[in-house]
Amino acid sequence: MNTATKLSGFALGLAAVFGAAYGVGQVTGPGAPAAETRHDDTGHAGETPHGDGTGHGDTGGADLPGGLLVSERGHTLRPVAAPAGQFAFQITGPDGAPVTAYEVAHDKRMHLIVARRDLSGFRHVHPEMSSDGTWRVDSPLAGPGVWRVFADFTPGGGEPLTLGVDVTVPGALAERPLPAPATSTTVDGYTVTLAGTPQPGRTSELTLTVSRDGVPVTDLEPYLGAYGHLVALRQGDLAYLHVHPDGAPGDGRTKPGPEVTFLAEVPSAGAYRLYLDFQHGGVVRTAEFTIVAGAAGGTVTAVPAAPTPTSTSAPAPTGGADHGVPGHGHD
Ligand SMILES: [Cu+2]
Repeated sequence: MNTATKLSGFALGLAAVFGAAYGVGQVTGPGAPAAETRHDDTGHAGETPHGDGTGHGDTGGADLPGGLLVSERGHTLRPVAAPAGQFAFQITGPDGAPVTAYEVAHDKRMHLIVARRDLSGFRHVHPEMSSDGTWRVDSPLAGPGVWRVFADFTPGGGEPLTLGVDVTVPGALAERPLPAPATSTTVDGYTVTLAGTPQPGRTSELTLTVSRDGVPVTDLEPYLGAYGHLVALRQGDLAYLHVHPDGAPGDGRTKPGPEVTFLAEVPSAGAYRLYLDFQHGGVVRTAEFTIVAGAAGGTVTAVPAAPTPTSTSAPAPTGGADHGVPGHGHD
């Protein structure tokens, strides 16, 4: 509380100074520094389109990341039968019937994100809905494995939801270890660097910088209403995190690269995989990063893959020798 009091006092001081400096007639002066301080305080003020003041309103009060539940607030994600090569699903509403009314968010009514449980194979696609509420898309499930499928949507008149369901694609599974953390990656000739280390429990700024052949890319194209779309998945349970772009094309301050800035909320320390979709030259590409939230100064050099089951669970049953011994039976 002392800090808050000090900050408030500081903000008032600034307002007073600015008010004095701007002098007579500059009535906009006092408002700006106060808003600025509030932004620094939470890192988030005014950025959340659905803010309820906590910055965590998207899960309906439960302070959980998205995508962990197949059913939430009366809405359920149900895969349905589809022809080979297609993936189809419905969202059923509180009345049990498929939902057909959706709000547009990030340019689309439905965002379908998939990744294998080992965090490989990420795809972000946009299905088409038929009038009965069935969504269909060319299957993004590229090969054998257990896939987590996320439906990220806003039901008509409602709040945003991200539901998740596991879908198994049969076949020989080769589990891939999570790549080690790195601050630079290359995709299709583009180099993307990452600055910022998220700290659990608060909003952190992540800045991604795109270049090609050593030249900064300054003409990124809007994709889903932003110059980049970032999804973060937590290793271990594939919690799907809210990552808000800081600024939008046409807002008068956001440039089309080379830097794209996001505000990320990570709920815990540990490893996350980041997937940045960006568009340039009419093509959407995905740059992937492993980060370790809460790690100080890049001291972590490797992230263990998901542990494989080992046989350390229980000591050999000592009672075994007694069982079946003649004369030791129960009367
Ligand atoms: Cu999308």
